[in-house]
Amino acid sequence: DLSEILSLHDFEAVARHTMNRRGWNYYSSGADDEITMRENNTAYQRIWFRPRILRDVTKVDFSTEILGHKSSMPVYITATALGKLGHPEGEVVLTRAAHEHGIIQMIPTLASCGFDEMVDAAAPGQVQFLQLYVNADKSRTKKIIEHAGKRGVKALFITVDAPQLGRREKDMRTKFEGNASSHQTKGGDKVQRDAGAARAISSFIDPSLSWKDIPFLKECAGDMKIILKGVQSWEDAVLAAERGCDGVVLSNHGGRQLDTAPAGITILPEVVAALNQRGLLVPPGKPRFEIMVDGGVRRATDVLKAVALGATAVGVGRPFLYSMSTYGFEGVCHMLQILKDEFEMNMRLIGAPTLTDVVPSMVDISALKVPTVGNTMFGVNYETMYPAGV
Ligand code: HOC
Repeated sequence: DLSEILSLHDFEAVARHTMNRRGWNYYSSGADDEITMRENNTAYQRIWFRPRILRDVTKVDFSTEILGHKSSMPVYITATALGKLGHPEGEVVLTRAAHEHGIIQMIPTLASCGFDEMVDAAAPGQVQFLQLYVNADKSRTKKIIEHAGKRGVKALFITVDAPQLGRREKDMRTKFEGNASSHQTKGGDKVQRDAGAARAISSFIDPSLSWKDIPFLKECAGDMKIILKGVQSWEDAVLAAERGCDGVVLSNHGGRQLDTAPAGITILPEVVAALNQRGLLVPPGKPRFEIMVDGGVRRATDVLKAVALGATAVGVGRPFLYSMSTYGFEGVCHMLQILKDEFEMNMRLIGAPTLTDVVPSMVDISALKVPTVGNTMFGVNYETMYPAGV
């Protein structure tokens, strides 16, 4: 019964017991020993709030803008593949729930539903972004981008953390028998069916993609913004800003690619510092370079920590799959309402009536990066990251 679902974790618990094995294994798997997948979640537990008191929090407003587009909260639906492994209607369920709750959906390249189907399922004026795997066949990529622009997509999120598929052993144990259809995989790509769903849909990926391709992608994108999704170091965030991208997502692909890659939230402070030091975060006369984070977010408190440290918004992935797979549209709406309730309560408790009140000094990150051998170059120094009394 949906009324017994009190948190995003609850959806996962139900999904584990009710989803078919292929779907569950594909959605829930992480790379190798799943260390990064777990770290995505536990990293948030090493950040502590520094709540403020005696502020009038009668009214709390957690609405925001992501890349210039309104969102009811600093959360968007990030791209996840093969929605029909969990629900017969697939990703259009998420499109409808995104509209119902005023948030933005990122359309996945490797969705079960076709791209146009997801655009058609959107309400008039509903903002959608597109996640893109760049195909080795550049003319195909160009066509996809141009088509997306014509259909009103506002931003392209280029996945950059997957020159090759990570090894997800749980997924590999289930043979893929479904239909790998999506607008990207149609057209005769070889589909390998003997080692998991991910292997079956990833054969077209282009490992030669490099910084040299950014001008081409920007040119194809026209008015659409370009975001690099899967940045895992401050150096690459700086390069992205220098090469004219509009933002980055600090992401490790839900812990599904390189195991022991860092959680996005753990590198957020150094990314903010590096961009700030070079004047790239708020470039004069230009829109702010936006930093988003995804992976492991299960609570509004996680989101508020990311916002405090300088993220515009966070992407949520698996919880949407689990709520959709267990209770369909109602489940996804219930999940979004849980998040909204959590925002309202926790913003009151930290003393922040609006998101602009959620500032770096509201969190203590001294335990975020536990100094270990081989990881000493960027010990977090709170004072130098966020100076001047903020
Ligand atoms: C190398 C291509 O995002 C997943 C999806 C699809 C992966 C394709 C990776 O399973 O994480």
